[in-house]
Amino acid sequence: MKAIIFGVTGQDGSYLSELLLGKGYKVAGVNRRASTNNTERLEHLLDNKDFSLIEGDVTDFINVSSIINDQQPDEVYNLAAQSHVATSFNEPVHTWRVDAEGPLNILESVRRYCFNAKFYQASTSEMFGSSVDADGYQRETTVFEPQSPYAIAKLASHHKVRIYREAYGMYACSGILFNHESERRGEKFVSRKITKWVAEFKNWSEGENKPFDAVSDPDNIISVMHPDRTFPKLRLGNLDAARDWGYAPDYVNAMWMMLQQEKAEDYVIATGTSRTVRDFVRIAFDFIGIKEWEKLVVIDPKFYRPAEVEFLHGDYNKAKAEIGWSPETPFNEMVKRMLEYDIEKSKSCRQNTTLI
Ligand code: NAP
Ligand code: F7E
Repeated sequence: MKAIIFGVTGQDGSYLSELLLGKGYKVAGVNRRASTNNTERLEHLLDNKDFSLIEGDVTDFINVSSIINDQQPDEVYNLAAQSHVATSFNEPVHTWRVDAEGPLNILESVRRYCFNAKFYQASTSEMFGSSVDADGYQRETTVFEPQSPYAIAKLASHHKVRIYREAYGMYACSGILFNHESERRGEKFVSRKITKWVAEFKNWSEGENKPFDAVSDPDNIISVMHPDRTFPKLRLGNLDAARDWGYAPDYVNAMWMMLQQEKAEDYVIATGTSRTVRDFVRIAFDFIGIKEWEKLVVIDPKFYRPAEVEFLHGDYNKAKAEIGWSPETPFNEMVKRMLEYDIEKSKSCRQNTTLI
C-alpha cells in the first residue's frame, strides 16, 4: 500500500507517518520548501527506505496534480493547513488559500488522475463554532456555526469532500477531529504553551535553589535569594473557553480506520469530556506541586480572539459503533507526558534559553 500525506511535517503528519510505516505502507510526505529546517518531527524517519519526502504546496494545482499523477497512491491524507485559529484572523486570505483551495486542488487531482485512491480530509470541531445540541454535545448532525476564517475555510472543504463523494462516487471522507495535543504540538497552541512554560519555570525555580516571590511584580517572578534574577509570568488569554482535548497518536489511528471501511463517511473524533483552559493550567501546575498558580499567570488581552468558540464537547459514538474507535489516553496522562517531555527538553537547552 502507498499513502501520500500532505502536511507531513506537522504534529499529526509525523504520527500518521509512523503509524502507516508500522503497517507496512510506503509513505510519501509532501512538505513545503522552507529556508529553515521544517522536518524536526520527522528526523527519526528520514532514513527509512519506505519513507520519502516530496517538495510541494497544496495551493499550487499544477504541483499537487503532478504529485498525485506520478505517485498513484492508494490513500491520500490531507493534513496540510494554516491551523492556528488566532492567526486566521490576521491572515484570512492565506488561510482560505491553504485550507479551502488546497483541499479542492487535491480532490480534483485525485478525481482526474487517481480516481480509486481513498481520500481523508482533516476537518475540525471549530466548524461547530457556537452551536451545541440540546444535550450539550456536538456530533455529525449538529448544525455548523463557524466563528473564524479558519473554521469557514475548513467548512467549505468539508462540504467539498461530501460533494465529491456524492456527485462522483469517490471514496472521500472527513474526520471532524476535536482538539488533540501531544509532545509534538506546536508551541503557539495553548496546551503546549502551558506545558512548556511550566517546565521551564520548574527548572528555573529549582536551579540554584531559588525560592521565588510572585506577587510584588505584576509581570515577573523574582528570585528571593537573587532579586536581579527574574522569570516572566505565563501570559494567557481566555481561561474560560472549554475544549475536548485528546491525545494526537490516538487520533491519527482514527484517520486510518476511516479509510479502511467499505463506504466513506464522516466521523466525529473526540473524548467526550470537556475542560476549560483554566482546568488545563491548574492540572499542569499541580504536577509540579504548585496550588497557587494564579499568582504566576497574567491575563493578557493580546491573546483574546475577535470571536471565540466558548465550548466544545464531542460525541464520538458513531465512530465507536461503526469503525470501532475509542480514545485510549486519559487527559491527565497526556498532560504528564507533555510536561515530562518539556522538562527534559528545557534542561537540555537551558544554556540557549532566552529566559533570564
Ligand atoms: P500542524 O502541526 O499545524 O501541521 C500543519 C501542516 O500543514 C504542516 O506540515 C505545515 O507545513 C503544512 N502546511 C501548511 N501550509 C501548507 C501548504 N500551503 N502546503 C503544504 N503544506 C502546508 O497541524 P496538526 O495539529 O498536525 O493538524 C493536522 C490537520 O488537522 C490540520 O489540517 C489541522 O487544521 C487539522 N486539525 C487539527 C486539530 C488539532 O487539534 N491538532 C484538530 C482538528 C483538525 P510547515 O511545517 O511547512 O508549516
Ligand atoms: O486555543 C484559548 C483560546 O490555540 C484553545 C487547532 O488545532 O483545535 C485548535 O484550535 C483555547 C482557545 O486551539 C491562549 O482562546 C487562552 O479558546 O490551543 P488553541 P484552538 O483554537 O481550539 C482545533 C480543533 C483546530 O482545528 C485548530 O487547528 O485556548 N487561549 N489563552 C489561548 N490560546 C492560545 N493559542 N494562546 C493563549 O495564550
